Amino acid sequence: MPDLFSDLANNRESLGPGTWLFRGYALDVGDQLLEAIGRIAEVSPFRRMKTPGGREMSAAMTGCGARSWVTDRRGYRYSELDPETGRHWPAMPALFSRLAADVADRAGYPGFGPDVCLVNRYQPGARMGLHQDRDEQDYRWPVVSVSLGLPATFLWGGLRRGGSPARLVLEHGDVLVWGGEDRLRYHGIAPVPDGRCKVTGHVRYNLTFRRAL
Ligand code: MD6
Ligand code: FE
Repeated sequence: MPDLFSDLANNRESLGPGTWLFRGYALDVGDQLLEAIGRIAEVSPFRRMKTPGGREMSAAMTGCGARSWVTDRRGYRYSELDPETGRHWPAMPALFSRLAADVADRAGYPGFGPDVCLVNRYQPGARMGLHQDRDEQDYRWPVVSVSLGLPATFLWGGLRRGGSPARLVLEHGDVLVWGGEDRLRYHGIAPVPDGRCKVTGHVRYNLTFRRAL
C-alpha cells in the first residue's frame, strides 16, 4: 500500500501531497456515465492507437471534448479532430464536466474546467505501461480519473522512472484526483484480470479529465 491515510470527514484517502482517492464517488452516476460512453463511441469509435514506436496499445481509446489525446507514428499530442473520422470529437457531456469539476474542487483544485476527456477501454489482459501525463500545457491543473467496470491494479510510481511502484486496486465508481507535487508521477495499469462486472461485463473503462490548453 502507498502512503495512504484516510480523511474520513471528507470521504477521501491521501495517496500523496497532491493526490486524493474518492472511493465510490461516481457510483450513483455509473449507469449514466456508461450510457454516455456508449453515445460517444457511436460518433468516435474505440480504436487501438499505435505508439510512436509502432506498437499497438492494448487499451482501446476514444475521447470527447474540445480536443482529445492521440498517438501515432508522429508522436503524442492533443488533437481537435478525431483522426479516425476526420471530424470533431463528440462534445463533453455536462455530467462529465460537472463531476470532474466537483471532485477536483473537493481535492483542493477549484475552478477545474476540463477540455479533454480521454476514454480508455480495457478488455482482460489489456494494460497501460508506466508513463507520465505530460502533454498538457499547464501542470497546475490536476488530472481526474474515473474507473468503471472491472477492477484493475493501479501502479503508482514516483517522479522518476525506475523503482517498483505501489499498487492499489481501483474499482467501479472510484475517482482519483492528482496534481500539484504529484502531477508528473509515473503511473500505469497492470494487466486487467478477467472477471465479470454486473454493469459492463468483461470490460474496464477509465475516464481521464484534463485541461490540455
Ligand atoms: C487508467 N489512467 O486508469 C489509466 N493518468 O486506465 C491514467 O493513465 C491516468 O488514472 C493520469 C491520472 C490518472 C490516471
Ligand atoms: Fe496517465
